[in-house]
Amino acid sequence: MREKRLILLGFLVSYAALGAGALFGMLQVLERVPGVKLVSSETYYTALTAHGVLMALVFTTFFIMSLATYVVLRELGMRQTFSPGMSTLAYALVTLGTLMAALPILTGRASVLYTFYPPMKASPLFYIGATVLVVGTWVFGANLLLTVRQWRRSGNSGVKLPLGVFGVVSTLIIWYIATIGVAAEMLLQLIPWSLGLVDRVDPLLARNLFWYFGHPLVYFWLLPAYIVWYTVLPRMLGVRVFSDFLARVVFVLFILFSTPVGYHHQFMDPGISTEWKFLHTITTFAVFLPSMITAFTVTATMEMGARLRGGRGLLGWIRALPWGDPAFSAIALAMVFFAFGGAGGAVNAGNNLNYVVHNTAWVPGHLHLTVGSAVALTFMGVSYLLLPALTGRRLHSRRMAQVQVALWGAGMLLFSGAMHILGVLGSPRRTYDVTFGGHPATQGWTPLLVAAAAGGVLLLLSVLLFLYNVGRTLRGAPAGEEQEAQEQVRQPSPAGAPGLVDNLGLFTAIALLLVLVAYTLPTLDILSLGSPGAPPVPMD
Ligand code: HAS
Repeated sequence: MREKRLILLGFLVSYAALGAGALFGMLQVLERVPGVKLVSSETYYTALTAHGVLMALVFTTFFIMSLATYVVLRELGMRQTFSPGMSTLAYALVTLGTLMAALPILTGRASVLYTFYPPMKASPLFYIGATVLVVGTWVFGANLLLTVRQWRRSGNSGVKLPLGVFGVVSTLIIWYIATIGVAAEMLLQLIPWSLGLVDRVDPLLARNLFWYFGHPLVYFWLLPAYIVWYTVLPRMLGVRVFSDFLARVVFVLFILFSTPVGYHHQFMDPGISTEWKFLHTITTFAVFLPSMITAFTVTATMEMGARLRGGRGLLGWIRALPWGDPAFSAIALAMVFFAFGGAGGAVNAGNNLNYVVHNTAWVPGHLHLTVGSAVALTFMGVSYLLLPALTGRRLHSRRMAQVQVALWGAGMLLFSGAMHILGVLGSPRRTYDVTFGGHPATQGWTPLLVAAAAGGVLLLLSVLLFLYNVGRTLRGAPAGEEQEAQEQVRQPSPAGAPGLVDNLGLFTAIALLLVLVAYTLPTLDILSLGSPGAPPVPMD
């Protein structure tokens, strides 16, 4: 595989972001403990922005780019993408964008958090850098789609896409639809405003455009994890996926319902009518469905694998799963956490329950079970297979990897559990002093805040162990197991002609239609309010 080096480099950059992000993350949890104030409030918001951007945008994007390229090349049996030059350009643009955005963040000129809501105003370099990053992902996506087209034209026109590639193409379709929103926000609002070309900005319109992008963004993170669950996991267990057809239905449902749901992040926002919020609640529960299907099908796949290995009984088969394999245990634990994250998501999505949890510690509790575990832990788990495959070197220590997974499990249980409870008690998110200056009502929170901090420390230790293992693997002994590891990340799909479910063009058209229905009128409503716009709150 000619682009191996680039793919590996992408993974390494993502790990570097994970390490730096984890350090900033630990600072957050320590700051929440009463009596502990390590940094000023300004530095707290700078560090919180760095944590969110590094974890949610940089770690994920680089990892997903490399994973998607790897999956496409492996499953299509190709040596290189359509244009290795485009591939290099894509990585270069994403790196350049990251550096451009990182500079103002780290120098305290863009402490606007990863959601960059105006009227908090950052340096123009931050917005331009983020835009360059997105353009880089467009180039990357175009190159992969052209690669798939090239494969089709070389004698595969009447053949189903392999499931992993089907997942990658679905992810890209979601990404292209989603990024229309953030591109509009950047180009029409934030960049001209930050450059001083206009004085004021409409915060509601910006939030509207941001969440048009922000929710499908979570599926841009999740779907690569699903690709692993649907293609790598069965291979590890020596079985076929429970249902290739249902897996494709899942990806299609995500294409249809990932975007027209953004108002579930804006239930508390004025200026959007209850009817539109209600519609987005319905579509949110529609996008819940593919994950429910996944919960049943991945469990069924695991049960098939376990029974083949001699597992017996109603639940006794669970013991027969390959728990000694750190890649498996990471992925399985990621799924268990996601089951709880999903249940919390249903709470968030209920309009009335959202009033209780919105802007509280519950929300970071939720997002660390979803992107922070379902996704991040799956990425770490599959790295234990991919690194040997890409480097031809044996994983430095499986035992260390197992301890790393266990530490993540314990850390996340403490951190996320405590944050969920704190949220219900009313502890705010994104707040320098969560005790409101020592208000008596917050005094009972101390044990929970300490538990969350202890969880944060364990999570940092887990990341450090992961990075150490990666580093030692890169310089470690050559493996004779390379071939085996490579095979594990390849799941051949059943052959056959494409059916209706494979018609991704049709589903993309329906998805665009749904987006128009869900967003046109409420956006026109917002514009018709004739907001004078808000003056900036400079964060630089
Ligand atoms: Fe969410 C806020 C609703 C899924 C990420 N979400 C966030 C934020 C982030 C985020 C980052 O409705 C914070 C944004 C911010 O900064 O303000 N979310 C949902 C719903 C779902 C959901 C309904 N979220 C995700 C995923 C994310 C993610 C996925 C990242 C990857 N979320 C919300 C809402 C808010 C929100 C509101 C706004 C809150 C507010 O007020 O601010 C659903 O899609 C979830 C469906 C999931 C399931 C679980 C399926 C389980 C599976 C595993 C099964 C396997 C097992 C293993 C059990 C139905 C597939 C068995 C194991 C053996 C060993 C046998």
